[in-house]
Amino acid sequence: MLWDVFCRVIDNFGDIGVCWRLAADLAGRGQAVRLWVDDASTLRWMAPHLHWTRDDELGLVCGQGHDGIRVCRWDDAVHLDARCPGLRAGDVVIEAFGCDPPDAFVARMQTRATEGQASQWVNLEYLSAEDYVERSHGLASPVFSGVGAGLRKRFFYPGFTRATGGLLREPGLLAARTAELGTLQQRLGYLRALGIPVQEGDTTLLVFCYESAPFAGLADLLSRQQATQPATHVLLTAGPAARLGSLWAQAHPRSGLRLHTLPYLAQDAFDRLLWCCDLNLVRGEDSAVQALWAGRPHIWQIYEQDDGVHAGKLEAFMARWMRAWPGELRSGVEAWWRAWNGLGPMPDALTSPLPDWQTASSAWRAWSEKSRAELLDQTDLASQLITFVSSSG
Ligand code: TRH
Repeated sequence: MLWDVFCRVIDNFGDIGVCWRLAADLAGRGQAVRLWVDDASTLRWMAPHLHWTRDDELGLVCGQGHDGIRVCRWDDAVHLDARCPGLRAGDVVIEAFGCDPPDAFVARMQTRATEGQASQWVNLEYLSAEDYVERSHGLASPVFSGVGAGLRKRFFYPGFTRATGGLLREPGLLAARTAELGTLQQRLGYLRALGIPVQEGDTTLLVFCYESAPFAGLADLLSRQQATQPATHVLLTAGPAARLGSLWAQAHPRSGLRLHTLPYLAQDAFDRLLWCCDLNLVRGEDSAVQALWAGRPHIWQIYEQDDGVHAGKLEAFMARWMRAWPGELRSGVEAWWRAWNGLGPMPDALTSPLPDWQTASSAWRAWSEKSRAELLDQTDLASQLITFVSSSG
């Protein structure tokens, strides 16, 4: 099938991160994807193998170099009549996060519909563990006005239960990662290739966070532990984490913590990094899902919303992810998650230390793996999406 995926970059990297991952997943299953994006700048590092050249079939300049995917400019979809008069809408049109495809493109969907071959129009929603997701997943909504009047779109909700659209997970992901990074030596090799001088017995944590993260509180705690423990490497992703790390390092020149600033990595390299660290601090939506698959202890910083609804989303996810965890571990981890999100006080390092994340016998790690195993029972998002659009619902 031919898929048109529309993505508007609102802020950060999650919009394009999810859409790129979805496009690559679909393409890996033999689907053809046109990814229409209003700002492709992030793809320069997220998918550095792409190059921009004229596509003879479309007559447009597209990002090419990934089998099965052409990255197209949103603006070209706005001016289709002038720039690409022959373009036919795909079999499936995905609008990510309600981004509203341009009218000129919707007009092409109308043309297909009048030919009796309507595109399957799907609104791919944000991820949430809240109960409404099960109720809303799959609902249809007729379009009553505008260029799309008479067409119908359906809502596809990713989620954590069988009654939802599931999570992005490429076929064979766990087996492939285990083959590539299953041993300590493989993981050390991967980190060293990134320039991290890590030795056997050292511990590593990755920080991908927003500017509001209480990084100093965490770094203070880690540096206090440092005196009695093997070397701790803190990998700071480019952007806020790197800035927070650098500020803290200036104030604590003799801390002993090993802080390393990373460049922006290609998405597949970033994903692998999560498998190589003992603790992952992730944010947003897409990296948070990848942290689940990596199966390591992790702390999630949720995308903050002005109306505060993110607090409920965080609680809903914690309740689901840690449902079966022993009480003490669960309350210890929850306290850190809330603190990392500014939704609770920083736990006192003496009375409620960060639960063990360093050792192979860490209960946090064991329970993360158990919760991951439960999620693996769920059919992945791209498989569900293909089934979804193959039936008219
Ligand atoms: O960047 P984010 O905070 O994105 C957010 C969320 O998606 C949020 O839900 C949404 O509403 C908001 O954007 C608009 O975090 P997220 O979702 O984890 O996306 C980050 C992407 O960047 C992910 O695909 C991983 C990728 N990435 C790399 O490829 N290389 C890197 O070096 C880094 C740091 C990230």
